[in-house]
Amino acid sequence: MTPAAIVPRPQRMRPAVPAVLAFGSNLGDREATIRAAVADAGAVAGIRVLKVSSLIETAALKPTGVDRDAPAYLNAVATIETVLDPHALLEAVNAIEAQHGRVREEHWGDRTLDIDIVDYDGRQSADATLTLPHPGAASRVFVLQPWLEIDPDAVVAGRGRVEALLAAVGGEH
Ligand code: PH2
Ligand code: MG
Ligand code: MG
Repeated sequence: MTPAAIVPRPQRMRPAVPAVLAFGSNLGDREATIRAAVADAGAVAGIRVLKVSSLIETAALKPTGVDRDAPAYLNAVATIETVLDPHALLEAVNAIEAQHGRVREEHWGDRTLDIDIVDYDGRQSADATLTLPHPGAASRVFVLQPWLEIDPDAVVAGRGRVEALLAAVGGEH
């Protein structure tokens, strides 16, 4: 079934800015879901996908720590260019999550698809719905490693170079 087209609410004319999206899945056909979600993101009016990382598999990280009994995750990162403002971008990725059967129950619960805005043009901001950069970005191997693969000069705004952050994390996550 072809999902309904995602048409973001009208935007003021704004220049395209770089942003970074992280994709994760630990339920269903994880790889197919992530590949479809990347394609869906690229099909949104106002989003252009630039580079897509390879997939990385890691055990599920839960609020209580690594959970090896939970299904493992596949994660990937994509660099994009967008004319959407951060909240319109968030609405667009939330709509893609919903189209792929995402249900929000348990915090950090198993999910068919998670799409996080990791970076939006180096912005540092926080409100009720969106924190930039993504609060986990600087400390998650499953974000840093695929991001570094597609952008060796990547920086987590306010935190430093992805290369250095990844070296500092160590361990699987
Ligand atoms: N995402 C979470 C919670 N735990 N664990 C892995 N391995 N990968 C994720 O993407 C992930 C997670 C919340 O979004
Ligand atoms: Mg997440
Ligand atoms: Mg999320």
